[in-house]
Amino acid sequence: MSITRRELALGAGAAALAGCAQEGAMEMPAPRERQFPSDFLWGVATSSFQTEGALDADGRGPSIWDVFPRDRIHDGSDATTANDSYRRYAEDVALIADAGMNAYRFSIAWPRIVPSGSGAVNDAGVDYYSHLIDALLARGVTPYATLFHWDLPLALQERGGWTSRDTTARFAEYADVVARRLGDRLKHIVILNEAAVHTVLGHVLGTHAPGLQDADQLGAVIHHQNLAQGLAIQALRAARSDLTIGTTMALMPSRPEGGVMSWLNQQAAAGFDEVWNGAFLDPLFRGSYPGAAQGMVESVLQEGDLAAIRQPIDFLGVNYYAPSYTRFNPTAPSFIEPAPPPRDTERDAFDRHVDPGGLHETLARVRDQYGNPRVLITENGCSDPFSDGPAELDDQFRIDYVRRHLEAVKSAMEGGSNIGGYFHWTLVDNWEWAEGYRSKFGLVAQDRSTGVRTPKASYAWFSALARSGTLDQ
Ligand code: IFM
Repeated sequence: MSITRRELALGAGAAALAGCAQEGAMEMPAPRERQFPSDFLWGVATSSFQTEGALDADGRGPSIWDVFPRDRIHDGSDATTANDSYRRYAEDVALIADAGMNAYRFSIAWPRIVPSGSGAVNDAGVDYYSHLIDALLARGVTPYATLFHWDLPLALQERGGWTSRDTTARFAEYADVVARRLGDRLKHIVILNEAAVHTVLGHVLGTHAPGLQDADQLGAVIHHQNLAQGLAIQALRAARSDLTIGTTMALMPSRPEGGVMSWLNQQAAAGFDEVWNGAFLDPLFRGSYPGAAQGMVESVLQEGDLAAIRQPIDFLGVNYYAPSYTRFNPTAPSFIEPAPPPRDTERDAFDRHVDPGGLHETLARVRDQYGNPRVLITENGCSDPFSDGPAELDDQFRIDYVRRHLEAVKSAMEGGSNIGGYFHWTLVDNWEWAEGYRSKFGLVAQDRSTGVRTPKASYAWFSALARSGTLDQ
């Protein structure tokens, strides 16, 4: 990321004062009890592009991911079929309901609803989600729909995508269509999924669509997503007064690499925190950007924007997988670069630190620094070790991972956090963006040649948990 020396220093100072860049994991008290409240939401999360397939069906327009080069996907695959959920959604609904889950988080593909990103609405696309919502409700499963999980209509990217202010108005129009056409039954809406990931991987590192490596656009992409979110919330509320609205962020504790450069690394980690976490949390909850991010958005910030972004929300979705590690590097363009987790820590398939304490720390931060909003854990989970072969059906590692992260959730609740649900990522092994199909996060495996779904050990375990609300030891 390109953060100027001044921005980094300013941001780092402020964030260090706020205690955002801790060197290591904080102590997490073990939960006193293992019973979750009876109204707790238990569900799974998916996204349109990773699961639906049927990219050319029924008038869907192309998205930025449709044209992302296959040679930048680790296994050279694409999502043409994915889980074929566009056609097999009834099977997925049955898996969810049969497991005793009471909620399902999926995303709506903007290019199915408004294929050109603006203008004409595609009735067939609306019908697909209408049928899905009906199928969920018929089985007593509450739908939670995300409006944007990275599949931007290609037509909008050709006009600048999130670098362009115009996209914010187009997003609000799309939100209005969703409210008017689906809001009679769809009552729970998540506005954005992980805007930080879409910003950095899609526009700075180029490893995700739209594949840009343009750090100069960082501020515009951050600010326009925040603004789009604010305008969409206003549009939804104007269209219907009975919606429960939230947004989902990929929050990570930002930790410095230790060692001799430790002080500089702390400044780097604090600056990173302001861009990754603060640039999305602060405008929403406080109506301002933190130091490092403020400098980046200045050129696109207009009068009234911060008020438009600071909308009351009904819940904050927290996606958590791992903490980030950062170090100072005077030769890196931004002076910041990713660092590996400390030696001897437990790692996941992405070589990230498996650290339930990081989730506890994140939840405590949201509680203590952002007014203790209602929180839903909208994603958490882990991948099998990367492999082009079949999934591991006896996935005890996944059960252990989820159990430990739910202990962190419960412990945070006992500390006063207002947490109402947990959505596991994900239901069926799906298309994991640049990793293709070699990464598998599902409770259910899929035979890719037939589409046949086979539950893993974790599916039965999660089902018992969803039914009882009690976390085993
Ligand atoms: O698959 C992704 C999802 O699309 C966004 N959150 C993280 C998941 C696992 O990497």
